[in-house]
Amino acid sequence: MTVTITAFERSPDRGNGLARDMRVRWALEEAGQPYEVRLLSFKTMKEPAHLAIQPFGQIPTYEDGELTLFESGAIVLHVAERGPGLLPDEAKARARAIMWMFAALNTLEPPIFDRSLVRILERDKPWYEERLSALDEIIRKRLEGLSSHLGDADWLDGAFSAGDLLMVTVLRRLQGLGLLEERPNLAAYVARAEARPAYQRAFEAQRAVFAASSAG
Ligand SMILES: N[C@@H](CCC(=O)N[C@@H](CS)C(=O)NCC(=O)O)C(=O)O
Repeated sequence: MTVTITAFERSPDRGNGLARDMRVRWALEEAGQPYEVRLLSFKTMKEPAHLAIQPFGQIPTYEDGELTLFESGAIVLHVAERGPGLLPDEAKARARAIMWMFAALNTLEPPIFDRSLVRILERDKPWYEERLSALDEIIRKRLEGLSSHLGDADWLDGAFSAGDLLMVTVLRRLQGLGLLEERPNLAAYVARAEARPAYQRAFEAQRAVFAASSAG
């Protein structure tokens, strides 16, 4: 049975791999799992057929036979549990890798994603500058904690895991804003992950979708 995921027909990130199908594609590539992609317009995402599998009308989703999943973190965990290379076999190391998956999605992603939303939705509001610098302060604290934990290591806990995969997809949203660059070990960590062949295959695949949607 072929795995099918959903992604934007035309991603608002213009093929920069910031949409959350990127983390699912990357996990599938790391695990060596072939997959197909069903592309959705913003309109189709809100129609009953998609709402039946993603109640919030969002991407990504994952379908494998009778199993349908949404929530990119849950999908990455499922892929990591089924395939090789993303979760250690040893029980304690496995629990710690899952802990880092939650840290990425629950501690780092909220302020980082809020910052992106504020820049899009609140730019003309009187509180814009104050809100942006408050979020920057929270993000800096989170990055400080992450940076001291990582130190000179290549990955967050021994070998590369699904925890690193999610963390890097979250940190990438900060690239070019200065915040990540203030922590050279984190910038190097992201670059190290982006150099992985599986990352590159996933990145090119999602970029090709955007290129095709812009071609006509
Ligand atoms: N927590 C969800 C968030 C999903 C999400 O926000 N998807 C975005 C793309 S990255 C989306 O579909 N946005 C369009 C919309 O909400 O209408 C996950 O991780 O899967």
